[in-house]
Amino acid sequence: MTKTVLITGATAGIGEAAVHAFAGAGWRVIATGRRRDRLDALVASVDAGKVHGAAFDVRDEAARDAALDALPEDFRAIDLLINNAGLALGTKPAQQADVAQWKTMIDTNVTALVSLTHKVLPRLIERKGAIINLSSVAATYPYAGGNVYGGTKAFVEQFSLGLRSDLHGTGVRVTSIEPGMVETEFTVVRTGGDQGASDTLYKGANPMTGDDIAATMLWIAQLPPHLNINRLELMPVSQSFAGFQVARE
Ligand code: NDP
Ligand code: 8X3
Repeated sequence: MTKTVLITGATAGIGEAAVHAFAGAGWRVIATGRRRDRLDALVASVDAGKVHGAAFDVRDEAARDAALDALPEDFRAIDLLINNAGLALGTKPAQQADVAQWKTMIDTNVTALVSLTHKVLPRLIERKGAIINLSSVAATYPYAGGNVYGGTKAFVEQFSLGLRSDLHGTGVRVTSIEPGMVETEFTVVRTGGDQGASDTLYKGANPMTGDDIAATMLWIAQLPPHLNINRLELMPVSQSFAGFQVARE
């Protein structure tokens, strides 16, 4: 039977790659994001009828609910929710950071994610479905300037594990995916549109791609229903860990 996945943040990067991966594997895909032109192009690029584009800001619950309530009949029975929409803003230390940017990250990465999850949960429970949440290595490994972004991703990881507990016995699977460096629009967004900074960060690093993460999500989604991947951390081979820092007098 054809399954349906709802993917947030499908207009770029990991989410866009996931649309292609799941549609290519025969899933019906509800693709969401704010940029309607990108969604239209995405829908047009995939076989007719496989992808439904729904443009809304995940922070706008009324717009989100209107879009979900207006889903075509074929797309209403959601089997998998991929909470992928998210962003980092800024790399400054906390004492110099812009609190408005902090609030935008919390509103998008945390508040909108839990609200959408709550909205879709009844359908997922009904269908013994699954949730894949995009956390990050930033959830586990703090780095200078990661402050609130890392905090939001730690929330996503712990919320995912908490959902596992609450959904005990329902058959619903929950996974927190925690990638390191993936070349997408992430750094352009984080730097306020600095493509040069993004190119410099990824240059020579052979970073992971959106396709790498999409293939991982599809693998998780296609595992036998008695298996749950709780957390999955992945990095490019070129990335690893650095030590603590010491401020000397
Ligand atoms: P991109 O910037 O390439 O894509 C982000 C997506 O999120 C876009 O489709 C964007 O769509 C959507 N989005 C952002 N804000 C909103 C909003 N308010 N409402 C609706 N959609 C929104 O980044 P990535 O693909 O890299 O990021 C995807 C996820 O992966 C994020 O949660 C990120 O934190 C996480 N991640 C990324 C890593 C990386 O190195 N790239 C590593 C670890 C985790 P639009 O602008 O059209 O609304
Ligand atoms: C994105 C990865 O290392 O830039 O979540 O925080 S990192």
